[in-house]
Amino acid sequence: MNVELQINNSTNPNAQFVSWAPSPCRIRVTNPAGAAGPNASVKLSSTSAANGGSVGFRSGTTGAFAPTLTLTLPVNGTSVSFFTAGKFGQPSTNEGDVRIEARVGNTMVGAAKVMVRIRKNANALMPGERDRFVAAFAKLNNQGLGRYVDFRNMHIGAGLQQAHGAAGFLPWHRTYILDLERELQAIDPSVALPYWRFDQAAPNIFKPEFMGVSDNLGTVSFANNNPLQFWKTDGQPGVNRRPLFNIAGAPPNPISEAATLALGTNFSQFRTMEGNPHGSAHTSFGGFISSTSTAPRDPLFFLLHCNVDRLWAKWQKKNGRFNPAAAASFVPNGNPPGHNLNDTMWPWNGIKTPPRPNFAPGGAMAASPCVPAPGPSPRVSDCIDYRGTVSAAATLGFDYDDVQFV
Ligand SMILES: [Cu+2]
Repeated sequence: MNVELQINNSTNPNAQFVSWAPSPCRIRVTNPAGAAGPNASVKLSSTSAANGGSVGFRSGTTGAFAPTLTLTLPVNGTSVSFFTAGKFGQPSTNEGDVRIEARVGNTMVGAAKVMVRIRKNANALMPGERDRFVAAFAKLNNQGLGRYVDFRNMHIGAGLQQAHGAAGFLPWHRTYILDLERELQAIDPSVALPYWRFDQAAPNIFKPEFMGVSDNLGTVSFANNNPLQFWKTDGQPGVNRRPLFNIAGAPPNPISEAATLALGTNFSQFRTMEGNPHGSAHTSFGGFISSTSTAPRDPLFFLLHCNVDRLWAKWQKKNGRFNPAAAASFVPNGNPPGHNLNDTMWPWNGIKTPPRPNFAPGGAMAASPCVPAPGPSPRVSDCIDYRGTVSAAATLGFDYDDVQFV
């Protein structure tokens, strides 16, 4: 007998990625030879490589995940659904480092390799994770000739009002970094965007092998095997970044994570984090990253924003703010265009007429092989329930290493 496992209800190898949120899966008998009757009892379990991830299973949409699950499969090939999810605290480090196995008795009848792909603290990445991220990022930019130029041009001129200074700041940047992450994953599906915890010392980030080391003038140098050495934006080679703090420690001005999470239990209070810690983290440097209109010229910008998004995720989790319809989850109306709950977001909506900017770089939001959301033209409301806590269909397919699902 043989069975087929479909992770995220897909046979696409690029869909074999899970997070802490439940992934819908299917299993079906593809070859009934040797079956004893109309149904077969199949047991799911998993094995992990060294430093590999770990997953659990459940049969329905509710309940706890367990290390094994026994399912009754019709041998006529009808699919049976189940769910899998990464086990919190045990993310993967490599693609396919978890193997889901299906057994009848002791006989393996099918298997699928998956990755528990999770956004991690950049300071604590394994060298392989770091190198794959850096390589994918350099390739996306392709010395200024690649698709990355769109991400640079989204964060410029009249576009800046679509993304800053109002309630849509957090949802817009959640979409922006997810769009970028999906483009990196199209290059290397094992990559997840790492975050820079700017309230903690993160010396490993400011190393030649990773985001590079700044000299007194702010010129950043990279190791000679780091492909970011060829970085180029706006026709100019290199990165200018001048830390105004000792990189062995944390910048002193951004408020701590605990203080950020204590800004208030309503979104209208929490969103003041756009100023501090977000703005304060940017201005912990001179150079590209210190100014809104040049920040995307420094790849560190995305590690900074990944942490901004993580802080929002942590706040959402702490206060139960995943329901877009709940008043405390957002400031639904009365905001500038693009910042209201039901507004589509520029530039993914492609609108180039007032009150939107007269340009819209990059086209539609990148699709994911793993999840259908948020679709090509996301609304602000699509960014709030990011792992389907309220509605499973809203799951955006990313998670943070220290933000538990339940
Ligand atoms: Cu921004």
